[in-house]
Parts: sequence; structure tokens; C-alpha cells
Amino acid sequence: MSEIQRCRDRLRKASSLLVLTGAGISAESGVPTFRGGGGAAVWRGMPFEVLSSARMVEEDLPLVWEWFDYRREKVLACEPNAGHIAVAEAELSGRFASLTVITQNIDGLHQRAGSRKVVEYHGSIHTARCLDCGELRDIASVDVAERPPGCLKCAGPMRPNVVLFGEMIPLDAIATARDAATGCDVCLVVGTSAVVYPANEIPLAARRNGAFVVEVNPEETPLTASCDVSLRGNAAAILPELFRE
Ligand code: BJW
Ligand code: ZN
Repeated sequence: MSEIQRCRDRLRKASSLLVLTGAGISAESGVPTFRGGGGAAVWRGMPFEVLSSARMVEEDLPLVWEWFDYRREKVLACEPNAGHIAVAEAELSGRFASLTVITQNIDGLHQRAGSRKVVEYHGSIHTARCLDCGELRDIASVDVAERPPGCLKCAGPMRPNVVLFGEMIPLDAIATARDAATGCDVCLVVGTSAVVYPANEIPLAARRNGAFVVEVNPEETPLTASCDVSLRGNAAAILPELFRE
């Protein structure tokens, strides 16, 4: 039996599926990845680890807004690809009693493809969050000249609603991820370099709880050795094949 057939067989028998995604699933939509292919993202000469850090929000909030406005504009010009669509169709078909997408991506492409149960582990590029009271605001409704956007509840300054280095993952996302990891029969890990904690521990927790773990990635990752199967290739080509019944 080929590797992909083994995975299809497991999927056929699965009632609960966890799909953990990273930047690679959006690569074929035109959204740049952070790492992979030997390089790391840089903007205006600064590595993204510096730009996307809690420290930068404290030191230079206007620059943080420029960086996220630039990226949001790019994301809005992109469309979900066959990989996002295959995941959404698998959920909407009802063939799994439970299908949870946990995405490290902030781009909103899973939702635009039609996925309903999506946990945004690292937040969303499409919302702003008040630094004083935590209130959220849809950025599409804010004039681009209003930077930082003002909170509609307390008038405090707002920041992008994303999880930066050194910040905590939202507690509800951690709880949903833990439940999905402990309850899934198959865990599909798509397009992530698996170097960022704590997202990179989700597939390991799934494995410890007996799940069949499948990686979809053109490159080897630190997770590869802990996977039951690694499918080498692009998500937009492999996912539709994988979910074909
Ligand atoms: C394809 C493909 C195709 C390509 N098809 N595949 C030492 C110092 C300081 C901190 C730490 C430390 N050690 C550990 C930490 C903790 C830190 C961390 O993990 N750092 C490591 C990098 C070392 N983590 C955190 O800080 C987290 N919080 C935390 O731990 O809280 C507790 C704490 C508090 C205080 C102090 C310490 C701990 C928060 C992490 C938040 C991550 N945020 C970012 C930025 C979000 C906003 C933004 O977008 O700017 O999230 S970082 C960035 O990496 C982004 C991504 O979601 C995340 C993961 O990246 P991902 O998705 O894996 O993408 P890539 O680009 O890495 O990989 C793409 C993959 O796709 C590659 O493998 C390709 O091969 C593949 N691919 N084309 C399929 N077509
Ligand atoms: Zn507020």
C-alpha cells in the first residue's frame, strides 16, 4: 500500500480529525512563508522575529502597524487555494464526526475557503485589540489613516490582534487544541516548520494519545521523526488527493 493510500485508509476509519496548519498551506495562494527554503522573512532590512515581537509593540507601535498593514493588503489580494478548499470540503461533507482546524496562520484563508471550526492559534491580521481593555475591532471598518486605531469602548490605543514572540497563546485556543489533540484519531500537520512553541507540541500530544500523525510538507522538519507518514510535496496538490474518497 502506498503512503498516501495508508493515510486515506486511516482517514476513512477516523471519526475525529485535527488539521494543524502553518504558513506553507497559504504559500500557493501567494502568502510568503516565514522560513523554509533556507531563508527567513525580512522587511525593510529587519528580520520578522524582531518586527513580530512583543518588544516592538512597546517600542514602536506605528512601525508594527505599518508591517501588518503591508501584509494585510497582500493577504486580501490572495485567494484560498486547493489545499484550504480540500480541508473545508472535508469538514462540510460531514464525513468526520469532528474536524478541527488549528491554524498558526493569521491570514483568514481557511475561513474564506469555507472552514467553520477554525482555531486561530496566533490570532488574526484582520482584527485590532485594545491595549487597555482587550476590546476587538474589525480593521476593515477602520480608516487606514487612524493608526493606531482607537478603541470604541475606552478610546485606548489598539494593536494588531496577533500573538507575537514572547506572548501567550489565547487560553481558549490552548484549551480547544488540547481537547482536539487528545481526542483525534488522525492529526494532519500541513505546511509548518514546527519550530515555534507551543504549536509544535500539538502533534506530539496527539501522537501520545494514539493518533496517526501525517505531515504534509515539501521539506523535512523536526517533527518528521515523530510522524507516522510524511508526504513530501505541496499542500495544494497533496490535500485534494488525500481527501479523495
Ligand atoms: C509548504 C509549502 C507548500 C512551503 N505546501 N508546505 C527563546 C527565546 C525567546 C522565546 C523562545 C525561545 N525558545 C522558545 C521560545 C518561545 C517562542 C518560540 O517558539 N520561539 C522559537 C522560534 C525558538 N514562542 C513564543 O514566544 C510563543 N509564546 C510563548 O511561548 O509564550 C510563553 C512565553 C512567554 C514569555 C517568554 C517565553 C515564553 C508565541 C509564538 C508566536 C509566534 N508568532 C508568529 C508571528 C505571528 C504574527 C505574524 O504573522 O507576524 O507566528 S512567528 C511565525 O512563526 C508565525 C507563524 O505562525 C509561526 C510558525 O511558522 P510556520 O507556520 O511554521 O511557518 P514557516 O514559515 O516557519 O514554515 C513554513 C513551512 O511550510 C516550511 O516547513 C516549508 O517547507 C513549508 N512549505 N511551501 C506545504 N506549498
Ligand atoms: Zn479599550
